[in-house]
Amino acid sequence: TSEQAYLDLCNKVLNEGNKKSDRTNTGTLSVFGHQMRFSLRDGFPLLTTKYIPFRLIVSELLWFMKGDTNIRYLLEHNNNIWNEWAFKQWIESEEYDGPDMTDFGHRSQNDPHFRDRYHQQMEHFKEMILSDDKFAQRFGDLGNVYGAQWRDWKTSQGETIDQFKQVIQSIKEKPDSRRHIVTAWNPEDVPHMALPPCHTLFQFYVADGKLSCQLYQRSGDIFIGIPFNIASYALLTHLVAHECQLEVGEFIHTIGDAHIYTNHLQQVQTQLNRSPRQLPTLSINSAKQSIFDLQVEDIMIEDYEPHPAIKAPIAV
Ligand code: DHF
Ligand code: TMP
Repeated sequence: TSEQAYLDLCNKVLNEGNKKSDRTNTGTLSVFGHQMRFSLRDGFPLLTTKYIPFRLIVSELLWFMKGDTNIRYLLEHNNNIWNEWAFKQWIESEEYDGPDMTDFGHRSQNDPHFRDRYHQQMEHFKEMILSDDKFAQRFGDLGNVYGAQWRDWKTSQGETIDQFKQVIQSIKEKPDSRRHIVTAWNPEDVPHMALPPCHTLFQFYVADGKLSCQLYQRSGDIFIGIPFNIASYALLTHLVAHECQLEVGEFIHTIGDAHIYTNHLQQVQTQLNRSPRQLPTLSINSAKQSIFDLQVEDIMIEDYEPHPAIKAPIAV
């Protein structure tokens, strides 16, 4: 299946990767410039060699599509994948007066006593985001991340551009156009963002009634982030095709710095020792005409029988 493209990337980085230090002080093996192709016609590319919680991918993508940048929506859907980056803004702010949480990512891995206090603070943080509007506005917002750039790109004229709506319009009206592009990389905003966009730019392409999508991802965490990114953009391609009444074609994933963190090497080995299984299929509630009306329950994955999850620490 097309999952092999992912396993090939893992092998390539293990065999040929450059040892590189990185921003998070973890260390990586890394290659520069890699492309994977996933046909969306033979199954949905959700990895089977480890369990991937698809509901998290759905709520994150609907969050981007709404133009939302506040983790409150994610927490309301029991999605914790962006917590660390919002939490970091809080503990580094002047308003924070709890126990010292500097470098919580590394310390919570090495010091069990600290880990308990960190979990306690994180639980407190989540409660505050969910219950206190002011607090959520101040610390739940990740800045002008994906949702803001897709739906509300700020122009120098003080106007906003809805790139996502425009790209859908242009696919419908001029399918052959070579300008179906959405960019999340806004050089003016980059210095003020919790995390500058990893998936920086994507382009759609229509041929033979089929919609394809290519993503340029500047930086990819092969064990944790990439499996989510593949599923997320495959889902995006399905949704936009649904909206434009097209079939799906391919998802093409182009990555700049593709890396395996050195504390994920064993987990990657475990995964490589497993055999890929039949890919699942996607179902979208066809009663909803517009993808902007979709809710989490409208998007389901079927016949997904993966190997078990594999835990790994995330580099913050
Ligand atoms: N930083 C780093 N270092 N790597 C990333 O992949 C990453 N991804 C981000 C933000 N910052 C990042 C956004 N996407 C998880 C998955 C995707 C994601 C953030 C986090 C994650 O924690 N995945 C877990 C399962 C989580 C769960 O079940 O709640 C995993 O094991 O895949
Ligand atoms: P960086 O900004 O220093 O490149 O760090 C970002 C890290 O997060 C890097 O390991 C890539 C990873 N990442 C993904 O792989 N996919 C994602 O969607 C996001 C947001 C981050």
